[in-house]
Amino acid sequence: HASLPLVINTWPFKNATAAAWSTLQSGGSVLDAVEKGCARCETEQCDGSVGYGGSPDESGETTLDAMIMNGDTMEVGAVADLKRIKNAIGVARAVMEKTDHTLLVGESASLFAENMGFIAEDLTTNKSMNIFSQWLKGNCQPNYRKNVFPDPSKSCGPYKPRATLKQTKRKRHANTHSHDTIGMIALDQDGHVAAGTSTNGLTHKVPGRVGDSPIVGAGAYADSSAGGAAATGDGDVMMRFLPSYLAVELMRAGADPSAACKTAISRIKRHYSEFFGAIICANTTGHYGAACNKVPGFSHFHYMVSNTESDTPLLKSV
Ligand code: SD4
Repeated sequence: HASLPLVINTWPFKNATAAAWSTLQSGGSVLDAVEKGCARCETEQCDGSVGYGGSPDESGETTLDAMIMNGDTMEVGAVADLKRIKNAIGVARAVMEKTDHTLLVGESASLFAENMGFIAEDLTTNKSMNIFSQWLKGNCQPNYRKNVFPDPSKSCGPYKPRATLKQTKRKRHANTHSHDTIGMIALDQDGHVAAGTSTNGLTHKVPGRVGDSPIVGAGAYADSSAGGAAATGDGDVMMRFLPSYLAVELMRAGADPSAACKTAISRIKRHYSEFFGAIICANTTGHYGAACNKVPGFSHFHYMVSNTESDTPLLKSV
């Protein structure tokens, strides 16, 4: 069933869906909807993997990646490795609207944010400090979504610098617990499309690591002449394939959204058969779909949809 307007986002983050939907209902643009929706998850620290206080890196710090894309103008704003600022998607939008640039990174992105009036504060919490110190000690503490990762012990300490632990292709999925970006697509009545993402990336990442989420065509993509897509999962692998761009281009060529999502996932699978990842897609008529790579321990991917068919966000799975 297809209808417009439409909001669709990764994972069962229903308050984010509701925030985006009510933004559209009260006359906000699709960009407003994506920004408000993702910001809701940043505030709520959805699953510990969006916003502050999650996914401490190898040095214990939480850093954020986010992007937002306007499918009418093809403008994009993104931030990566953003430090000390909670509202990453807000900063991404400021990059899009207040500069001629697309992506700002690290300390400089934080300085830009402060100049734009965002408040600098520590993103560390007791919880993230605890995850970090337990990991340093070698105590495995899979903090969330345990069901996704069959053998979390494989990703635990004792501490060794990540750089010495490069995974083989086959083993990759075992080292990817603690992933759950919000990726969102919003479409209005007139078929305007926006998409965005926000995440704190990957737990125990090498400082400086940037995932797929702030990369155009990887974490998300929007083109009001074709549709939108957003991805979640093992960004280090997924960003090599630009799955969101691929899915939108397949929809442009006539593929229905589910088929487009499936193809984007299988393209990655050819090289990384056990990678952890999923994607959501919607075309300009309000048809939507999703796909994930089913691996042991990850047999269903949950996502949320709001359209005129229901008063409350609907939980879907694939
Ligand atoms: C990343 N893709 O930084 C993000 C994490 C994620 O579901 O999507 N988790 O790799």
